[in-house]
Amino acid sequence: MDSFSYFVVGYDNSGPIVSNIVGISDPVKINTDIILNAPIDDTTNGSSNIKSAEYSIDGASWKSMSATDGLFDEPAEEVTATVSIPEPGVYDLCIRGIDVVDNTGQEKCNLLVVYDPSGGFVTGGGWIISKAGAYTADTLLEGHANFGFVSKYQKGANIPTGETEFQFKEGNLNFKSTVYQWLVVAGVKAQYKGSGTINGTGDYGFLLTATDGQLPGGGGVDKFRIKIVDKATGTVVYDNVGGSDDMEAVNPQEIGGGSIVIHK
Ligand SMILES: [Ca+2]
Ligand SMILES: [Ca+2]
Ligand SMILES: [Ca+2]
Repeated sequence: MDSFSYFVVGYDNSGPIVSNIVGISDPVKINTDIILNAPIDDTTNGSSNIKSAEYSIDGASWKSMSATDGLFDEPAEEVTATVSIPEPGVYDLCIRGIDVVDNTGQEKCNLLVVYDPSGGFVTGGGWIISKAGAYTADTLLEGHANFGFVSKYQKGANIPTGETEFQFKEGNLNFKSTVYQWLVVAGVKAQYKGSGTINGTGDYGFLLTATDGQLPGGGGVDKFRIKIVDKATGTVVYDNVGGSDDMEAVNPQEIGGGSIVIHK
C-alpha cells in the first residue's frame, strides 16, 4: 500500500470542496433575485485550478455558476449565481465544483425557504394522540395532546405573526411560541418555523407542518406535526412524527379531532 501511495503522489483524483453556501439563510420572497455565493477550494484535494461550479434546486439539472472575480483560474474560487423562484416552498439547494482535471467535488446542500406574503395562511385547533416515542424525556408516555395555532403574513411583512400552543399533559409539556421566522403554504401543506418556551421558560425552536385534508388532493383528513428542539443543545424534545424536516417529505399525523384550515 505504501509503495502504491508513493507512486500516486501528485496525481489529483479528488474534486474541490464547497465549504459553505452564503446568501440563503433567510427566507426569500417568490420572484425575488437571490444571490448565491460559495467558496470552492481544491487546495487540499489535489490543488488543481477550479474549472467550473454548478448549482441544482430540488434535484433538477445542474446549472453553471460564475467565478465572483470573473475568471476560473485558481485552485480556490468564490462562485456566484443569481436565482429566482416563482413558487413558495422549501427547496434543497446544492452547489458543487469541478477542477480542471474533471474531478467533480461533493455537493454541499442547504434548505432555501421561499414564501409568498400574499399567499395564504394557516390555522388549526384540535388534538392528536401523542404516541410512545414522541416525547424524548419519557419515550413510553402516550396520551392526548392539544394544539392551537395561527400563522399568517401581515401585509408587507417579511416575518409571519401569530401564536402556537401545544400541550401534552402526560408529559407536563406546555409549549408556547414567542416568535416566528417563516411560513410557507404550498399545495395542501403549510409549514412554519419559530421559537418559543416550554412551561414558560427556555429557548426552543419549533417546526410545525400541517395538511388541510379538505383541499383538493388533501386526502380528506387534516394532519399535524410539531417538532420542538432545545436550541442550546440541538436535542429534540418532542416530535410526534420524526424523520425528515423537508416539507415535501414530511407526512404529518392524522389529527384525532378538530380542524386545520389553509386559507388561500
Ligand atoms: Ca482536485
Ligand atoms: Ca479567479
Ligand atoms: Ca381542514
